[in-house]
Amino acid sequence: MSDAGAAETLFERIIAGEIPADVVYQDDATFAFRDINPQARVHVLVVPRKRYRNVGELAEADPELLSAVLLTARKVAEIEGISASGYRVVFNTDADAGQTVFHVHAHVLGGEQLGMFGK
Ligand code: DGP
Repeated sequence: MSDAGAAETLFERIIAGEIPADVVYQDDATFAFRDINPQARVHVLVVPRKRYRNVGELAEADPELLSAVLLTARKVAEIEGISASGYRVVFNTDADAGQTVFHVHAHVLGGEQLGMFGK
């Protein structure tokens, strides 16, 4: 189920242009912009325009939209010139993963050798 009835999140305000962001790519279904606190040389967030709380809810409700998010992640990697060198796509889900914005988003990270997962 979409989270559309819940309070507006930061990312909806960014998509609406109410909060400035460094936009990398956008289309009818998705919106990609640079993370304000980059964890790698390239760190871009990809969000579906329609809000779901996390990737599991998006996958269940709208697998086509999840696919669109992943295709935009690939597009971002192409735009940023990191397709060949490699990149990581991360979806944080809830507290222990450090999710702070409850509008599902993919982190696209790359442009350098990334460390291993974990703490
Ligand atoms: P997460 O922890 O997975 O919920 O990721 C949220 C990300 O959003 C975090 O890496 C920092 C980023 N972020 C927070 N506020 C802003 C903002 O105002 N602008 C941009 N571009 N990114 C933001």
